[in-house]
Order: sequence, then structure tokens, then C-alpha cells
Amino acid sequence: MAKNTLKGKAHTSIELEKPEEIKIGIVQAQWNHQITDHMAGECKKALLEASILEENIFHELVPGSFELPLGAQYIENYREPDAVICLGCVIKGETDHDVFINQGITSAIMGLNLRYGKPFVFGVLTVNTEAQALARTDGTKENKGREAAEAALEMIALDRKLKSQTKSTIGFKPYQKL
Ligand code: DLZ
Repeated sequence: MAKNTLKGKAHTSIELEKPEEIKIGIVQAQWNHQITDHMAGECKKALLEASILEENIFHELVPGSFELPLGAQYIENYREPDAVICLGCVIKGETDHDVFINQGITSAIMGLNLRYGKPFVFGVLTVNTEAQALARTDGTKENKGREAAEAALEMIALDRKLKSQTKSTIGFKPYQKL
């Protein structure tokens, strides 16, 4: 059972059977690596705490957040994961580069979710300053990497639940003793 620290959520835990069968990709942007290293560390820790096996966590680096969607697609193509977590940190600068990067990756990551029918989690900080980023990753109050891991596990649990319910209700009804 994984602890759930997602903000504003009613449930406090995620039930996951057979966690040893779950494969998760983590794709981490190296831009602002002092932030994304924290995020990836906490993300991995949360997955291990949920009994995901270390050998089933595929952690890969890409240059910047712009490369996250393609990196995630590579993991999808070559590792057949149950979910891919995209971790990045885009900090506002003097120009509008952050707006273009954020818009591009948000819709690209959403597109991956719907194309492959599995979670590609948006674990990207979009902040105005490095201080804001650190406040969201230092692990004392919150860590977006951990939250991203929890979102992936929760979506995997939802998929499994609906799949198992579908199996038992489609087709003939199981024999019931009167
Ligand atoms: C170029 C750039 C800039 C200016 N800022 C960031 C940032 O704040 N966060 C981030 O993850 N990446 C940044 N990048 C790099 C782009 O995401 C990308 O790696 C390059 O434009 C190469 O495609």
C-alpha cells in the first residue's frame, strides 16, 4: 500500500496488488538539475516504498524539459512500462521561453496519455524563481517528484480495478448458487 500525499485528495492510500509486476519509467530533464535531482530522488523513493522493484524502475535523463515527451515515448517503445513519470523544472526568465516550453510539453504529454492509454505523468514545475522550485522539492513540506509517483500508482490502480470489473461482468454471468 502506498502513502498518498497528493494535495486536496480525500483518500490517504493507494491499494496496489502485485507491485512486483509493475514497471515504471522516470524521464528527468537535466536543466535545473539541482531541482530535478531532488524530484527524481523522492519519486524513486516513493516507488520503492510502494514495493515497486528497483529493476523495474527505468530512470533516464534528457537534456531539458522540451525533450521530456520524446524521452517518455522512447521508454514506452523500448521498456513497455505501466506508466512514465516526466520530471522537469522550467523557471521563468527574461523572455517567454517558459511559456512556449510549458505549452508544448503539456499538450505533448497529454497526447501520450491518450495515445497509449496509460499514465504519462506531468511532473514539471513551472515556476517564477528557483526559490519557488526549491520550496516544492526540498522534501520538508512537499515534493513534486513524490506526488508524481503517487499519481502514476493511483492511475495504475484505477486501470487495474476497472479492468478486473470489466472481466467479471462482460460475457456470460458467472454461475451463482441459489
Ligand atoms: C533552453 C532552456 C531554457 C532557457 N530554460 C529551460 C528551463 O528553465 N527548464 C528546462 O527544463 N529546460 C530549459 N531549456 C532547455 C529546453 O528545454 C531544451 O532542452 C532545449 O531548448 C533543447 O531542445
